[in-house]
Amino acid sequence: MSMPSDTVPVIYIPDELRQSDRVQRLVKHFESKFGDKPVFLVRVPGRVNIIGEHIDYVGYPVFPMALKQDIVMAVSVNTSPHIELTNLDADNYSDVTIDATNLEFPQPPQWYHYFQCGYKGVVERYCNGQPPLGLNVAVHGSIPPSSGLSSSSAMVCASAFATIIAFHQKTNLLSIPIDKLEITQLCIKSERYIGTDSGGMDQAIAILAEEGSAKYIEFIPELTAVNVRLPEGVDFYISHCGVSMNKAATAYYNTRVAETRLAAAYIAKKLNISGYRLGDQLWVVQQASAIPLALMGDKLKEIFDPNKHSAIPLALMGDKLKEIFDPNKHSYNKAEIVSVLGIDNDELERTFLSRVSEPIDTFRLYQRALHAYDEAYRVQEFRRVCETSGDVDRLGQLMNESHDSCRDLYECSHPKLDQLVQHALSYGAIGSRLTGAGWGGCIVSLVPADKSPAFEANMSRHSKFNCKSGPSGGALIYKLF
Ligand code: ADP
Ligand code: NG1
Ligand code: MG
Repeated sequence: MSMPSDTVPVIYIPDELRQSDRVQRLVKHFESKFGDKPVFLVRVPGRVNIIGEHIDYVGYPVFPMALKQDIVMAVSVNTSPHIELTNLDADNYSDVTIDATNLEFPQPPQWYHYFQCGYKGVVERYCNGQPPLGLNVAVHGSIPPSSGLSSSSAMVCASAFATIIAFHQKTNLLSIPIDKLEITQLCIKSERYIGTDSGGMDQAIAILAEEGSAKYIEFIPELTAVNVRLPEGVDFYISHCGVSMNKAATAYYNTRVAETRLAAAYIAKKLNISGYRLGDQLWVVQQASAIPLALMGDKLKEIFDPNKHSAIPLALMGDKLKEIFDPNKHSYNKAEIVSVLGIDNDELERTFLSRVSEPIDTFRLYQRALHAYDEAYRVQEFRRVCETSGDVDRLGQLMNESHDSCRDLYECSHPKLDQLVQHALSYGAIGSRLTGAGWGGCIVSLVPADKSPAFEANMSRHSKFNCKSGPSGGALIYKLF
């Protein structure tokens, strides 16, 4: 098992990068806006999640890799209590001056609110009692936004790094190393200021990624990221379906989070699981009932037999779920749920729904739980196959099953995504699935290398953003002087 080095790299910018068109443009933009030179650059990549969708926030491992597409920020400290933000893409992201003493996060979110997330997280954690930290920042991003490739977390992580380094600089503590795991945890929490109750996949891969490897990322019992070598002879392609979806501007994401937590509460009650606390994630009930992931699906019927609890693996959870829930029932309403949980409506609202911005009356508990357990099992399988046979047909099958489950059980797909997946399969992909939160955005496809050129040419007729994605490295800080 290999872990990345412990601290975020802070290095002098290589000449080639300094001379690149993009960095030159960004630095010039910074200088023209602020009349001064930036002191450092921050680079944070986007990511593609190969498999393991919507299970980071229920506590199960995920399998992403970092992209070459990234967010870059040029930064210096200013002496005011203001954060001055400018973006190379001025058509989409207008310049803004933020009062650092009064950070607000109204709906719908604007681009600079993502910057505020990382800034606020760092200031609250490290700069307590200090005068407000003024910053000048110029931003450029190459990650298609709102497309499931995690541009939001790249923004949040980059702003956290910008803030922490600026703070070190201002306080002459530039040499203090930034612990990767610590800053990852901070960024995970910080992005929640935007309103989404997200898991930690995006921030973890953005910071912990190492060039050349995908990562198997676990959250329980603690955050760990293990390199997993992808099989030879295949390429991963990302293709955009043409529809974008800003997660924090809608209630979809938090509704799914709420449904998984309600499902966990329901299962815990039905199984009489001790140690479960209201609001816990789905992994808690599976672990507490000692049901292996592989058995969660098929064995739910047996859940009422206490003698069998200790022998049920995750793969059988599906069967178990059929006994706890009525699989043919479309959804559960609040009255049904509170009567099983033995709580009142107020407690239901407070514990499960306070972060869901739209009224919601019905909950698809069985379908969401089944997706989560099965998807968690597929991630385990995917890693096992990568590390053993490297059987790419099996990997493709797992990706296809994942997409079907996202579409039918988790309902986070979009007709355009489904259509693009079908195109990808018809042009030779062995597996293809939506990536990221969904409801629009991108798919990821597994393609035999010898079919890649034709695949790319064909897919580009259906998708404006369509490219091969190799595993890139994680976040970096470049000193300019
Ligand atoms: P994603 O799937 O890319 O993470 P989100 O909906 O979570 O999508 O967040 C996208 C938001 O991140 C955008 O609406 C915008 O506010 C912000 N963002 C993304 N890229 C940039 C950029 N280059 N410059 C400024 N803000 C950006
Ligand atoms: P995107 O689509 O990149 O915003 C989101 C979450 C992840 C994860 C995936 C679904 C955030 C910051 N990211 O990603 O934690 O839950 O959806 O697997 O909310
Ligand atoms: Mg996002």
